[in-house]
Formats: sequence, C-alpha cells, structure tokens
Amino acid sequence: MLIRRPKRWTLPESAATPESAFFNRRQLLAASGIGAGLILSGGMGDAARAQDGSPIADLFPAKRNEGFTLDRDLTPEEVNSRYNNFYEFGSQKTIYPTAEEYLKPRPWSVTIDGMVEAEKTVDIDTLIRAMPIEERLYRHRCVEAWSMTIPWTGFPLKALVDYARPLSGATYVRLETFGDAAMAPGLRQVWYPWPYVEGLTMAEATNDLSFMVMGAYGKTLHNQFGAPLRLATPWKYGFKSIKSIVRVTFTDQRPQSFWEKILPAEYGFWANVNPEVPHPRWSQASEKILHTGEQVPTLLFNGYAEEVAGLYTGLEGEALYM
Ligand SMILES: Nc1nc2c(c(=O)[nH]1)N[C@H]1C(S)=C(S)[C@@H](COP(=O)(O)O)O[C@H]1N2
Ligand SMILES: [Mo]
Repeated sequence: MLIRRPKRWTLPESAATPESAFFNRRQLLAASGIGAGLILSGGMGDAARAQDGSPIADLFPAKRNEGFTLDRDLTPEEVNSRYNNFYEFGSQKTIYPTAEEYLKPRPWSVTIDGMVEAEKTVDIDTLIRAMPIEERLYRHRCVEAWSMTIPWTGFPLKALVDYARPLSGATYVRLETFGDAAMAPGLRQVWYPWPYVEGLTMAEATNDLSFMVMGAYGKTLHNQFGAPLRLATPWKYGFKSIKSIVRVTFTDQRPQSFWEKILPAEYGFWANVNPEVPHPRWSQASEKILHTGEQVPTLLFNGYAEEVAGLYTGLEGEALYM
C-alpha cells in the first residue's frame, strides 16, 4: 500500500477553505435553531445557498486528505467561479451566467460501457454515494499559461474504475461530456466536434492523482466548474480535466480528444505539463497565478513528478508534453 506523506510544500493555515474547516451547515443550523426557510430568504451568503436543495449536501464538508497540500494560497472562489473554460457555453472566460442558466445537473446519469463485465447507466447520486469521498487541494495549470489552486471534493477515478469492472483487455478510459444543446447554447456551434471527449490510459486513470470531482470549496459544484461530475488530472494541462461527464467508456483504442480533433498539431493525447516544451504558439516556462497576477515558473508535471513520472518510462518516443 502506498503511504502518502505530506508534500515538500505545505499549505499555510490561513489558506484553508473556510467552509471545509469551520462551517458545517447542518451543525450550524441545528445549533442556531434556524430552518432552511431563513437560508432561502437570504439569511446567509452564497456559499450556504449553493447547497440548498442538493441531494448530496450532507456529504459536505468532506474530510480533507492531508496528503495533498499546496505551496500557495487557494484561488478565491469568487475569482475561480467567474473565470472558466467551458466551450459548451461559449469561448470567453465569463460563461458563468450562461452555465448557471442552462446547465441542469439533476437529474443526471452516467453510462459505463465498452469493455466492462456489464454495461450500466447509473444515477449520479447513487454513483457518488458508492464512492469514497474526500477533499484534496490541487493545482490546475491551463495550457494558456494561467494557473489556480482549488479545494476539490470527490473520489479517486480508480474507485470508479473498480466499480465499473473493466475487462482485462481495456487499456484506455474515454470520458464524454453531455451533448444536449438544450443545456448549452455553444453546442449549436456546429463547427466544433461535440461532444467534448477526453481520455487517459488505464495506468493514468488508476493513478492516485486522477480525481473525479463532485464538489469544490466545501460544497457541490457550481455549474461552470462542470457540474455534476468532472475530472481533475493536475499534472496535465487543464483541457484534460473534462467537465459534466455523462459517459465513461473502457476501450483498447486510444480516444481522440476534442482539442486533438480541432488542432492536432497543438493539442495531443498526453498533454503532460512541461516548462521546457513550448506550445507551438507560446512558451510554457512560466504561468500567471490567476488571483494575484504573479508570474511564476511552471514545474515539470505541474509539481507532481514524484507521483506520476513513473507512468511514462518506456514512452519517451511519444509526444508526452503536448
Ligand atoms: N466539457 C468541457 N470540459 C472542459 C473544457 C470545456 O471547454 N468543455 N475546458 C477545459 C479547460 S481548457 C480547462 S482550463 C478547464 C477549466 O476548468 P475551470 O473552469 O474549472 O477552471 O476545464 C477543462 N474541461
Ligand atoms: Mo485550459
């Protein structure tokens, strides 16, 4: 068994998620004797309201896995939730009002198919409740050379792989976003190869860092973060972290991802972060921290080399860093 030790960087106590650390809504409600009505009528801030009505509200805050810590402050939720890439809602960063209006994260189901013992479609909440939920503090490095840090809540993708019971011949996991144009106006832009697709090797998918996310900042996901379920692979460029997943397919064919279909010379299958391998149109040597504007050096595998470098031995001939 892998014993995780805290990373060489540590999180300043001041940067901890307030919701996770100090705020358990149900305890607070019980202690103060106030009911949901007051919350709905505006007695508390946005943080509390986002939980109201969620069928998984009781899972928050989840226990933090202290094996995943950071060397920098968390990106404030107000910044992170108003600067997003989610092309289903448009190509600008300010898609949050459109995502809020159109995306309906319930009811939602996830289909597990391809090379598995038995294909199935499972309700999102049934799936989430079958998984080991925890909170992790992760970095996120977009290929556009900006970065952020997020307290994600979710479960290891490996737990979902185990749940799916793939056949031994399956070598890749293919993940797919919803394709319902009624939930996202951008899907009417027919020149894009919808639906958004991403893929990982089985070895990558079952690495401890691959995390399926169903919450952030101590509560359920904002729509713009990719509700109700998205991926986080923090050693890869951000476009690998596919949002609003509806299908998980086990296959022996390498999946071709959305961005690879559009611009194969610029976006590949592996997309591992490497400051020494520039994007064809810009350097990847440094990154801008979203909420401070500070420019800092980018790290190999986005700082996670210890965890993932071993996945790529023998694959040096592949375009691992684009
Ligand atoms: N379905 C889907 N998933 C997606 C994207 C997208 O456009 N559609 N954008 C990707 C990119 S480029 C990044 S950087 C991250 C952004 O995640 P965030 O908005 O939570 O910061 O989502 C990724 N996942
Ligand atoms: Mo990105």
